[in-house]
Amino acid sequence: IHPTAVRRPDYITVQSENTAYTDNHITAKYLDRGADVLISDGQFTVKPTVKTYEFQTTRKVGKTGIMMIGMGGNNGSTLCATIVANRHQISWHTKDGIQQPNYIGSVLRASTVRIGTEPSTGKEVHVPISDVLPMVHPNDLVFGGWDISGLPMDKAMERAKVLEYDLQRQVKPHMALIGRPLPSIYYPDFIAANQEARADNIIPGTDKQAHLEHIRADIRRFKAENQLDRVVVFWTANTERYSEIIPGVNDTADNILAAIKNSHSEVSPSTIFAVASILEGEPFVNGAPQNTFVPGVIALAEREKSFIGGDDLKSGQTKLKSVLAEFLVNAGIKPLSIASYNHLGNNDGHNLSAEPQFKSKEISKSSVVDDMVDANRLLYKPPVPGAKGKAAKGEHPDHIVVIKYVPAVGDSKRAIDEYYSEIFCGGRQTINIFNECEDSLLATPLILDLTILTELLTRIKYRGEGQTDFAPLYPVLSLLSYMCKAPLVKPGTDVVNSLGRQRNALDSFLKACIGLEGNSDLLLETRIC
Ligand code: NAI
Ligand code: DG6
Repeated sequence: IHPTAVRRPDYITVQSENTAYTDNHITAKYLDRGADVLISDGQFTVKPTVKTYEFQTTRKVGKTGIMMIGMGGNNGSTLCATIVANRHQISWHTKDGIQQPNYIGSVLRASTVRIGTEPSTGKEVHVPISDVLPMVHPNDLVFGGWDISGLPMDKAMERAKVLEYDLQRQVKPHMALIGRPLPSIYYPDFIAANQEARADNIIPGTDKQAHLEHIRADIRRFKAENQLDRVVVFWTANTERYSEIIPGVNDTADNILAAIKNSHSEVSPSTIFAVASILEGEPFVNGAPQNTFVPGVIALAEREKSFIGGDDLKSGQTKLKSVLAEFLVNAGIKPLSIASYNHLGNNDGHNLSAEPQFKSKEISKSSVVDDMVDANRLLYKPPVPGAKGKAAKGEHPDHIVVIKYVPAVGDSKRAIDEYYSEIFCGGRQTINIFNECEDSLLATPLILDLTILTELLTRIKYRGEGQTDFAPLYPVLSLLSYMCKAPLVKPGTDVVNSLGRQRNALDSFLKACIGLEGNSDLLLETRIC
């Protein structure tokens, strides 16, 4: 089931005194240019700054596994089936003809990055982003995981009703070989009551410490049995309700460990999986919106120097919003309201039809324009110091999110957004968007991107000026933001929601690791004589 695929050898070499290649590492010096702004009496004094860093990337891509929580769901089963189709080059008949497998929708497998200009022609040169640094190929991922539903994976794929029949027919034997997902943790209070009928594959008991140890053992066994160097643990299970943040329970690393030991009711299944991964030193990514990463979990990840990332896949409606809202505000147009509606009929939609689970999704879908509005206080009134209510937060467009469950449309989500804005001298503009597509076919490539990027980021170390040793990156992997609706960032730092800025950060970081400057659209040679 894992035929060795032919891979391109490294073929980008940076010739510079700042970039060194050895058999094991690529090491690059990078000048990080910024500016300190001192604000006093309404005056801004700007001092350009430059800091020197070195990045060291381990060249060998280890054998990598992904363990999905919710493996038998629409995204989980679609991911397994499409990797199988790509690995074995299985093509299938549709009413339009023969379809080949591909990785369209994956930033890492289907997009390019500009690395410079060809001197003789002056033309820009673009390369696949996956060629900038050594990355695991999705075909090589070893997959496994857990589900509270014990349906074997071939049947889970059929239940999902995402893929064309002729593809399902051909991958079915491969999917049957995967068998049943591992039993999982089920605390009915955290997901919708309408999921209960599915929950027939459960780790017994109510002892949360025993559950934690069980999951840790599962991760260790999967790693050993498949001889993996790295396992990315990925939450693609149902959206949970928010956990209440309770001082003394989930606010510090020690408290969350104690709360698990005492089987405290506010510890969710996703938090147990996150803690298990952190303690095993394997990265954990949250593809759903709930607050798995309560403060105690973030503190634990910091203490254990173990990587975490999330939250919630930014796949369709919200991705477009993180482009459109920024475009409008940056164009000097003032969105007055953004009304987002969608309906879908898959199991995700069914779970989200319960209020507490909808609430989690509403929060992650709603926060996405905040930083863009905050960045333009010419259009929106700033927060009033000492004020209460709305004025304390500053002016903001009305923003509503509605999700409805309509079983008939299955995985084909229909999303309608209205952007209603103020334009020149009292004018009004209304933009309506209608977006329809298979929800899981937008989401699955993002799971691949997050997994591949996470694995890469575990191989990159850095050192600043005066530091002798290279150190791992900060445990909260905010470079995953591009694929996340509510990016998890280092506590105390700003969240960037703009898709363009998130992409620029990713491109610039990858290029910095081979000693190239970030994206410059200055294109000076085209502006001067
Ligand atoms: P799904 O409902 O088809 O699959 C979720 C799976 O998780 C189910 O098989 C269920 O049995 C399982 N599950 C529930 N609780 C579990 C637990 N404690 N342990 C193990 N398994 C458990 O949902 P789908 O469409 O695959 O989405 C998965 C998640 O990703 C949802 O939370 C959804 O909100 C989120 N998401 C989905 C996007 C999409 O476009 N499909 C985009 C953004 C986020
Ligand atoms: C209904 O909104 C279901 C959700 O799980 C979404 O499909 C998913 O979060 C994707 O959301 P968006 O806004 O990125 O399309």
